[in-house]
Amino acid sequence: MGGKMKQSEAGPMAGEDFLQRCRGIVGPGNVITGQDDMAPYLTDWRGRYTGNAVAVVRPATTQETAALVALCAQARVPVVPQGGNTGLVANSVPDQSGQAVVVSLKRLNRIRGVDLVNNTITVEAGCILEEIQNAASDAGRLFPLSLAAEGSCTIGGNLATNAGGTAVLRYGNARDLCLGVEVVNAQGDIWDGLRGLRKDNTGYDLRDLFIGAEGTLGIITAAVLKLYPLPKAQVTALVGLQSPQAALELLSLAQETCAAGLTGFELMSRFSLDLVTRHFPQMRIGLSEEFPQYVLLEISDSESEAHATGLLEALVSEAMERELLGDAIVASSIAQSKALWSLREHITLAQAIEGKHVKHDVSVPISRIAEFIRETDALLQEAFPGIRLVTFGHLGDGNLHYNASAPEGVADDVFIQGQEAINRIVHDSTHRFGGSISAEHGLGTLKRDEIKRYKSAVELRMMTAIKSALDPLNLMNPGKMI
Ligand code: FAD
Ligand code: 2HG
Ligand code: ZN
Repeated sequence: MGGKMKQSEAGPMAGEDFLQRCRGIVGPGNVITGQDDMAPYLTDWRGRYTGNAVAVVRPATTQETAALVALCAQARVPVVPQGGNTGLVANSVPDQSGQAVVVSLKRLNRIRGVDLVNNTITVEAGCILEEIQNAASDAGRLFPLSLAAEGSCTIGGNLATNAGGTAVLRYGNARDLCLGVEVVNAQGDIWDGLRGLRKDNTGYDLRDLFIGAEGTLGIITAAVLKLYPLPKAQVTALVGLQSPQAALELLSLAQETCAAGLTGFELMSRFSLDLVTRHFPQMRIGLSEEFPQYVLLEISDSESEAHATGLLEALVSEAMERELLGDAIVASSIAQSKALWSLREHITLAQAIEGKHVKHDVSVPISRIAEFIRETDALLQEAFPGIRLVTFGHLGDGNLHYNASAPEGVADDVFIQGQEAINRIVHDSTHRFGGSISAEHGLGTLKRDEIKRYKSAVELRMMTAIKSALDPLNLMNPGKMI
């Protein structure tokens, strides 16, 4: 089992003849070759990786995508699938060889249908996440996947990365929300797996192979997604606490009090919020600044606004009594709730504006998260005195964004030279705690080599065997993940 994967080679047809055939498939206007026009597709969201490509090609249908991939297979031209290019692990941009074609799926953006009895929506891969949320809501349903990049990421990218976000606690991640996929495989064949079934035990779960594969096995062209009832009410609160341990205790209490009504539970260190208000001063909300940690929590309710508010008030007063929390801001309007969520959703952008930093997207068992933070903070401060940790994330899922910025007075470029050593401390610590070094963003180029330290040889061999079987020429997003 296993075997070494082939290096992908650009074939003889990656020249003008190849481009001409691409134009024949998608139309001349959808084969982009000028460096300036290709630029937005060649650099990742963080601006840390810039690659090169033969062309960016923009198919509009599954059939065009299939014809294009078949042509690439024939010509041995590597394919880099791309959606909104918001990935955070450098998985959506080509390498610098200039041999690959970037296949942008953004023109595959039709909503194919809503089935209100099956509670599903069938969408093409290039649909923007927010547009799917809106289409679901127009149909009186909820599509719960939600993340700060929802205005620009696509469902194809969400599925290819098995995206998480802020509603996983209640609804699961992208994988849990998908009932079927349509895929163009590495040979350019179309697999119609748009079954929309909630039960289907007919062999290996191919759908789940393509989900989370970061475009390394094929291109997802469409998907059937689960819909849920729209909640009657949603209430949001931002509370201040003394420690991650207090946040954990609050989480247990909230789960006891609200059961499945608890739909969001996000931890944010004070420094994370300070960064947001430093770079977006208009977002100040008169928050008491005396707490080292904050939790943004959301309760959704199928009964009424009054019932939801009652649950939240009961939770807050019980938590106060147990001295778990100090300050609490309970949003009294949709606008205020949005303002609280906006603070949370601007942390990534604020830290990017603050400067280059080292990102981590780790998960550990929820019960061990406070201990993980305590121990890893101490190790990092010892090795890099003054390191500024931006610790936030989806506490309810045991998933932390444990991002490190340079100490005051240290230039970013100097600081990120220590990236390897910082990764070693954080990832070794994650591993000791029984965790994962990529909870929701994937491996991409950023963590492709790092993962070899933490997965067993047998697991890596099985992954390589799957890749070799489905993409024997190693043409699908080569160099990413595996
Ligand atoms: P891209 O970035 O274009 O691609 C991502 C990967 O998917 C690449 O490997 C690409 O090759 C592959 N791919 C794209 N489309 C397809 C397709 N149709 N078929 C096969 N492969 C494909 N992620 C989270 O999980 N949770 C968060 O809370 C979160 N918050 C974010 C906040 C911000 C501000 C930003 C910038 C990013 C955030 N992300 C988050 C990361 C990112 O948004 C997600 O990974 C998202 O799912 C990527 O979607 P995309 O369309 O931009 O994909
Ligand atoms: C989030 O939860 C995203 O906001 C981004 O996953 C995390 O910026 C990050 O590291
Ligand atoms: Zn996240």
